[in-house]
Amino acid sequence: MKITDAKVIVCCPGRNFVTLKVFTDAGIYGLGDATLNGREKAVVAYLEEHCIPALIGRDARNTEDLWHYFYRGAYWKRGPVTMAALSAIDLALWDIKAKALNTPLYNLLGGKSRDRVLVYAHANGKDPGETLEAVGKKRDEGFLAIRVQSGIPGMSAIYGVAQGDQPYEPAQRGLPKEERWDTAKYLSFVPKLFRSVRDTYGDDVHLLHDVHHRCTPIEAARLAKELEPYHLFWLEDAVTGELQEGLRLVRQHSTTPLAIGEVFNTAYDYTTLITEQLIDFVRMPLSHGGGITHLSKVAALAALYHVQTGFHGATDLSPVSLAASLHFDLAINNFGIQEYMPHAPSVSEVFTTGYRYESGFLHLDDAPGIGVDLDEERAKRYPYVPAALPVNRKGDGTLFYW
Ligand code: EZ4
Ligand code: CO
Repeated sequence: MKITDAKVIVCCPGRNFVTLKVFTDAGIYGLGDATLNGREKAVVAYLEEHCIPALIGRDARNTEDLWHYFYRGAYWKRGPVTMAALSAIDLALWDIKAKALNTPLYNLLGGKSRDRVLVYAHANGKDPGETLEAVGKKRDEGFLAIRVQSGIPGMSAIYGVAQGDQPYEPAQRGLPKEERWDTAKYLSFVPKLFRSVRDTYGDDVHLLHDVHHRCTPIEAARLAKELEPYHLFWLEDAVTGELQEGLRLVRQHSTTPLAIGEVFNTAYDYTTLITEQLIDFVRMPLSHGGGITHLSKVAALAALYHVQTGFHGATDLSPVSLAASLHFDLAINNFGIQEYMPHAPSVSEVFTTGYRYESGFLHLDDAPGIGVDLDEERAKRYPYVPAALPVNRKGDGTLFYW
């Protein structure tokens, strides 16, 4: 089955998405998500200039060889732009493979290990009162696991908190906005926040929190330790992940489970973290971490070390990415949880999907392949809009992690 053509579709139904569509001489096409928030056009150029010309004429069934062709064969390996492109190629080829066999993708990954996928929702508010209310709303919607992020009195903008009554969306039009950060205020605020969440809603709900790379290892150790009484499902990105050893210090001081990796893009970002059992959940998503071909290996390595998956699933990953994740989540034994932020209603004008939320879980239909389609005519109604993630500075102006 030869690849005859491939094209990149960029659209902005509320936010930007980059989708790769690969065509074959069997009349079957596949879709891959190539969205890299705030760096969309860099991935488009990499795909169009360097990958698509090399894809045409190859056998779409050879997912393993083609993965290595675009990874090893590229010489300049790794990195978010090239790996987002490679991930999209891999997802599109697996979509084709499963469609050609007329079966849902999960059947090629081991079949179903479970019937439905446990998800976590986002609750956030501009102050603790609003945040508590938001947690209650998600409980009422049936969510069994809730990520809690809150505005902090005395700080103007904070990661994970929605502006106005819009759902949270980190990218903003134009050049990056600047935010201000105060670690001391944050560290004294968060344990109190979780105490009031537990006091209000009890122990029968999984709670998660995202530090978003903003602590040093010793600060993260203090936070993880002080959060122990509230039994978090996980603490995410407690430190920035470039230095894997940073997690060792956090681990030595606390039993709070740790998740990391939404900005990782290969297994090599995880080697120390997994083999030394310094984390509990891998977050690297299929659409940035090398697709099905590479995540299968990461998940298998993780399984040997009692590490589970908890894939990134923010709204800046397209429905193709979410659906592919659900197939993977259904299939592997060491699945932990899946992040779920519903896309804006305009997204479903462009993408048709086969998943639905019910009572704390996502359910997937049994359409062949990944089970997502894209309406190219409707996509044209939503042209690309330049947007960027914020940058973050400390009070004195020092540039910091966002
Ligand atoms: O900030 O995906 O856990 N989720 C997150 C996300 C990231 C965005 C960046 O594009 O940290 O909200
Ligand atoms: Co995160």
